[in-house]
Amino acid sequence: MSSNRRKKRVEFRSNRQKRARRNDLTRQVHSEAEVAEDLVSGERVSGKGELSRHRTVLGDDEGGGLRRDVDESLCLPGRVLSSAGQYSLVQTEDGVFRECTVRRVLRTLSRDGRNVVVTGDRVLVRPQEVAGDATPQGVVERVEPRTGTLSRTSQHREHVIAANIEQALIVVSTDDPPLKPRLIDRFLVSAERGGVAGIVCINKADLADRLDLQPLIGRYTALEYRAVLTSTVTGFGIAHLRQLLAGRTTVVSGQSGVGKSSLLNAVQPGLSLPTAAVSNWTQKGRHTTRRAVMHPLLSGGWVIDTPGIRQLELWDVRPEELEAWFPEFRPFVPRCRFPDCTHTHEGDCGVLAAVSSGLISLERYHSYCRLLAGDMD
Ligand SMILES: Nc1nc2c(ncn2[C@@H]2O[C@H](COP(=O)(O)OP(=O)(O)OP(=O)(O)O)[C@@H](O)[C@H]2O)c(=O)[nH]1
Ligand SMILES: [Mg+2]
Ligand SMILES: [Zn+2]
Repeated sequence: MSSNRRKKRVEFRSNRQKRARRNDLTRQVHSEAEVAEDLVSGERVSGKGELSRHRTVLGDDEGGGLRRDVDESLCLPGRVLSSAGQYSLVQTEDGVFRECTVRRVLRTLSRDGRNVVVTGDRVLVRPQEVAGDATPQGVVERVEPRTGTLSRTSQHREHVIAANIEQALIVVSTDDPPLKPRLIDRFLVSAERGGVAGIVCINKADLADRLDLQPLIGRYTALEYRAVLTSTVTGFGIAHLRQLLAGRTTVVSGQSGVGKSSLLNAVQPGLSLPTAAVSNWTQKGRHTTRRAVMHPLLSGGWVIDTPGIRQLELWDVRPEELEAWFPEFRPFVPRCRFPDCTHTHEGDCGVLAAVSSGLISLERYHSYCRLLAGDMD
């Protein structure tokens, strides 16, 4: 299909969906009503990862910053609280929540049309005239360069989960769904790559013996990561978590059902985010949280609640770069005999030596090997 034809079809669809989608977005952000939009169905596939990498190297729009000259006197700076398809909810500097479309040229300039505006973006909005008490509206005229981001691969393209974040709270549960320690490492690599500090949160402490979890927690605190054990049922660890989130911008990520929304409700009860028990975690399309939404914290800072991810496929991490996202490998890599050492089978490998002398945890090393091999869990 030619790109022109595809474009037309997209426009046609979006015109027809205009009203419903706008209303949905506002309703969700203001009252957290559930909406039935499938994020994945809104994703468009165009181009190849290789191409965007190339353009990134050329400094095309690295970090998502789409700068162009706009009349700033007509605009207000704002923060994107949520984004869905063609529409974004932006809180502008004057405190007003505006439903915004995106200036077409920004879509044209962007490298894949999908991450033009994402939750957490800092944008410049031109307010639009609206009649009487209608919902305020605007047009996003500029997207400022992004700093910390959390991304994944979805349908062969990058999906930027959130932008301009300082830290990522990586939530797993001790049970229900079952604990997957390897998923923690996968998320940590993703956070490292996005320039975001990873915090490990092991939730549902009430469903396990705390002593059994100590080695897992110790594995991360021995590195430079912060780790917290929590239970929204007993309240264990919630005060500590509240402290870790205060004054920072944090994206909360992890599998569906681990308790991300429940944790945010526990940290700040006024948030009243919807939560739900799901009987079969492997079932598709049962996410309680449907899209990434940013909420202010009373303690200062922001949290971004996100829909659960079943499998986090890393974005733009080449095998030879993977070692860089395991911070504890760094001191040992220079000791490898071969500059292109993969630390798997080579002789005179500094990393393997560190593993056998216990300086690098075996579990973390196994995670590295699994990621290197492209395993999905
Ligand atoms: N036993 C126990 N259950 C919990 C805890 N925290 C959350 N739950 C339950 O786990 C289920 C899922 O919680 P949610 O907060 O909806 O999970 P989520 O991670 O936001 O899920 P998605 O929005 O689908 O990604 C609910 O039934 C919660 O009551 C906990 O600490 N202990
Ligand atoms: Mg949720
Ligand atoms: Zn090596």
